Amino acid sequence: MQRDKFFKEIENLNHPNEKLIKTHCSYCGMQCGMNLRVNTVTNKIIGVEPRYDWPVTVGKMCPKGVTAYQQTNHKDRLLKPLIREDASLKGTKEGFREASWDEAYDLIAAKFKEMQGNYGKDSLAVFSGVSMTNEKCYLTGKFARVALGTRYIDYNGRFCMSSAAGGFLRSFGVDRGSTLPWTDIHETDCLFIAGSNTAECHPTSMFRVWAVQERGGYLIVVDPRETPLARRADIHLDLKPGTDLALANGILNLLIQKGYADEEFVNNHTNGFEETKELVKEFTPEYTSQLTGVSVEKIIKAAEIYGKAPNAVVMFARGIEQQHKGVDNVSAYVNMALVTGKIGRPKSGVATFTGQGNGQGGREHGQKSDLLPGYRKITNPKHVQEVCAIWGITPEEMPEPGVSAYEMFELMEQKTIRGLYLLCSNPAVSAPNLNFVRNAMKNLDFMVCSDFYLSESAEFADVILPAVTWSEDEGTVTNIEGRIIKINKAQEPIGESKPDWQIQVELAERLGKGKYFSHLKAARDVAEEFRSATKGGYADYSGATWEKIDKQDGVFWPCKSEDDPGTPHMFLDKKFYHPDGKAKICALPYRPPAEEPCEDYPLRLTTGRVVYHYLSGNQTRRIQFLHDMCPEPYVEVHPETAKKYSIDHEEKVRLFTRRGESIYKVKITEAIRKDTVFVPYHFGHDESINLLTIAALDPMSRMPEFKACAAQIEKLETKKVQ
Ligand SMILES: Nc1nc2c(c(=O)[nH]1)N[C@H]1C(S)=C(S)[C@@H](COP(=O)(O)OP(=O)(O)OC[C@H]3O[C@@H](n4cnc5c(=O)[nH]c(N)nc54)[C@H](O)[C@@H]3O)O[C@H]1N2
Ligand SMILES: Nc1nc2c(c(=O)[nH]1)N[C@H]1C(S)=C(S)[C@@H](COP(=O)(O)OP(=O)(O)OC[C@H]3O[C@@H](n4cnc5c(=O)[nH]c(N)nc54)[C@H](O)[C@@H]3O)O[C@H]1N2
Ligand code: SF4
Ligand SMILES: [Mo]
Repeated sequence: MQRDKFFKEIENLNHPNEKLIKTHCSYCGMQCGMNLRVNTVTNKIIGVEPRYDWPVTVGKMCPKGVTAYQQTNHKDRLLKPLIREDASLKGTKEGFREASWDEAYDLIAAKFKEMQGNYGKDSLAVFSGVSMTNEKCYLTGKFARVALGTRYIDYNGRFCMSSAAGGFLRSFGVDRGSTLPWTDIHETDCLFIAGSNTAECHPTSMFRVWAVQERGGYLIVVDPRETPLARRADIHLDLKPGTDLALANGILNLLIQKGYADEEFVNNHTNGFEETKELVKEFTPEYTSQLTGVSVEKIIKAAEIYGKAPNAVVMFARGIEQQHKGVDNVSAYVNMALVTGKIGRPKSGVATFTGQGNGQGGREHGQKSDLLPGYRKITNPKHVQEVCAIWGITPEEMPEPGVSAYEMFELMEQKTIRGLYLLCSNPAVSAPNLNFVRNAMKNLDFMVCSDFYLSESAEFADVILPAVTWSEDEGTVTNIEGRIIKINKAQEPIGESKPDWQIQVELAERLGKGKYFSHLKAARDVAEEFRSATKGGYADYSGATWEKIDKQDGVFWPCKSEDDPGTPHMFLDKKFYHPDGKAKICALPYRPPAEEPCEDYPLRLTTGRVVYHYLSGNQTRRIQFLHDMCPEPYVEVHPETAKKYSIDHEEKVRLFTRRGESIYKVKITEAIRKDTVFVPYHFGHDESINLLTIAALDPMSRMPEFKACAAQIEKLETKKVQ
């Protein structure tokens, strides 16, 4: 009570010449509540305060969140469109000149029309991202299909959430990343967290994790590294990268053998149990230990703790998903909840840690090559008809499904795709097998890039369009829980920058498609059309008005009408979304990573994040504090491995794989397995670890295997071994 009073008083403090704009962080899926502080004389953002009244993060923010406001008026902002003057400088920052919007639009429209005239509609591709609002993501899908008429659209979530989506669709028939609200998580009895560096990547979830242990509950962590989360775990299952499927099968086998299966739940609400039971029999603790490198004792203990817990939540992130069997890993861990019936009730369930700010909403509304708004399928004639009715086109005009993100680069290399409109992503850093991807971008006849900073990918563009940051526009995003929340505008766009929805409306006009877009004059207009386009799809947002979002502290989808409060808990009625209403327990044979270590490449390379940087780093590397805390990449090496290679802490070494090489400083740490090395991927140009990663794609989700490939280290002064 004392505490509440204190914070109320702070909130009511009068700051002269200052107003607070209620919003959320620009970065990860936690979408922490914050107030942006705006000077009412200059109308500029000058700072930030955490929001104690936001129920998910209750006043917590991480180092990225507290400095996020510094992006808006940063000296590196793009203020005017840029046109490339010197084609020979493609792939560098040089060779651009400033231009007016008119000139930029005219050039883009002329080039797009010429290319599509010569090579067909599908010679153009759209590659987008999910740091954008739902409204922008929705409009980008419509822009690709209606204004450009191309089948080729995909987005950076293909490198992020697509395996989680695939696994959930297969197991539950629906893909909402969390089956329960975050406000339940600290009240469960056991958290089983696989492949998530939660303390660095979703730091404001940590108080809920600690609360479980403080209440006497358990934390089980599966990670090849001893992350800050793993260090505090009751059990740390320190497996070899790429072996989760064996571990999950092994634990499931124990859960069944030791009598923890919930027969009533399994019989009435699932399919596939018998087949799966047979398959996992082979995964005895001994065999599982042999495949994963985790001790038999730990595997048995983990199964026992999860099995005994009255309530438990299975959680995972990219560690298990960014593999060429990411979808199978997801379904294998979901099996644990389905077999024990620990799902479809409060305090129990399954959740993936959604990555990007709008990683959930951005994958539901038509940026994916085969999806339309409301999670509709472009291959389903009824779905196509419903969306055509909103868009005012005929089903014959709806393009076919395209291909996944990485496969679009393959088509660029083959010259099937000749033009690219890239927005809200920086694949020249974040895509796998970068030597190939950068060449594919160089091979384009014409490329447009929309960003608010000149990214490594913009260096390949012919025209760069200045977009706005999240603080200069409004709209909704869907957070890690599936809760639709509102981002508010704190400042007018700086310079001549424009929101992406406006750019698309204006460009559509130039392309002769104005009649489908010209009614969209404000973010709110896009929001109204977006909501109605989701109506009847299973990701139904139609009842989530901005007013309701504000009143209720967000709205969980599905929300099917104005008087529907939304759905915080999924499957409370034990109804899953497959036609028979049952969930699927999946029998999943183990297979190893696409590339196993060998004599020439004896180490396993895995990649990921640090708390101070965000994704490709194009935003966070420019923030002084974050740069100072982590100015360059490094390679984590176990002390014994370092000894074997005779390398010292902070010595620079050459790290290489079959695809590429780079030079990194060594960070010696006992927090990693002896057979594994780790490099964070937030750095550009020659420092990108993606020069080395493998583009082995999951057969269902088309997710690349960022988390496991074979590598070798070499001291710099020794001769190169090829
Ligand atoms: N600070 C920060 N926070 C972020 C982001 C960021 O860039 N920086 N990005 C956001 C986004 S988009 C995403 S997708 C999320 C990502 O969030 P996370 O998935 O938590 O982050 P990663 O570092 O990619 O990988 C997580 C863990 O997987 C482990 N791992 C590697 N290989 C394996 C394996 O084979 N099996 C298992 N079980 N674990 C393995 C790694 O050691 C690592 O600790 O974070 C979000 N939050
Ligand atoms: N090796 C390795 N590679 C990985 C991963 C890994 O774990 N390991 N993780 C993968 C994952 S999970 C992800 S999510 C991807 C992310 O990879 P990217 O998509 O490249 O991520 P970002 O750095 O967020 O790129 C977004 C770009 O858009 C800009 N931007 C932000 N908001 C807006 C907007 O509203 N409009 C416009 N026009 N531009 C905007 C930013 O300045 C930035 O340049 O990386 C993947 N790559
Ligand atoms: S945890 Fe994520 S949303 Fe919260 S402040 Fe940090 S980056 Fe922003
Ligand atoms: Mo991500």
